[in-house]
Amino acid sequence: MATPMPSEADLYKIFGAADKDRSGQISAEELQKALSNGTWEPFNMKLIKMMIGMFDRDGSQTIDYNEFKQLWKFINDWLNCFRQYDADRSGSIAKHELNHALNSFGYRLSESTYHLLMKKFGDPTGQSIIFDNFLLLCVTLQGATSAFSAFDVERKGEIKISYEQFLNTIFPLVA
Ligand SMILES: [Ca+2]
Ligand SMILES: [Ca+2]
Repeated sequence: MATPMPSEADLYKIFGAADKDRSGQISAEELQKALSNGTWEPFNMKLIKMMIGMFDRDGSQTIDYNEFKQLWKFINDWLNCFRQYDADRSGSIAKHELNHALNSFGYRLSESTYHLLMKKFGDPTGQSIIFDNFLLLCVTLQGATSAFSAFDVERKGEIKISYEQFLNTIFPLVA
């Protein structure tokens, strides 16, 4: 069921097809056109920019072939994960499927938090989440969790921080 990573030759072809202007670099716009979330809607640009930030090792704001290989593996792994939790193969995951996924990642969240996540990352009805928004949710949640853990040194699940520490923590996550 899981989609294997393409061969080196195929990966190079995918990179070449995405690099529309033949610059040897994939820009945010080129990456957005190359990726599909299974709907007619464009792939989430906020996620694209976040992923470029994660894999752009040389700070060029674009993705070269070596960076692309890592990026593709990241997307492929998450796509396989998404499909695993999309039990009814609808191309989106429902609230109970999200619950199942996040539980297996070790998150213990209340019903009201799931409601908030569905409202923020789900479709307009808050009933289901497509792939790119699921990935954005997971990356954002990971970022928030590691920011929290940095303060929660005693692993109490509670932190006390100043106003400015709070701002410095949330802005990288929300901006
Ligand atoms: Ca290019
Ligand atoms: Ca780069």
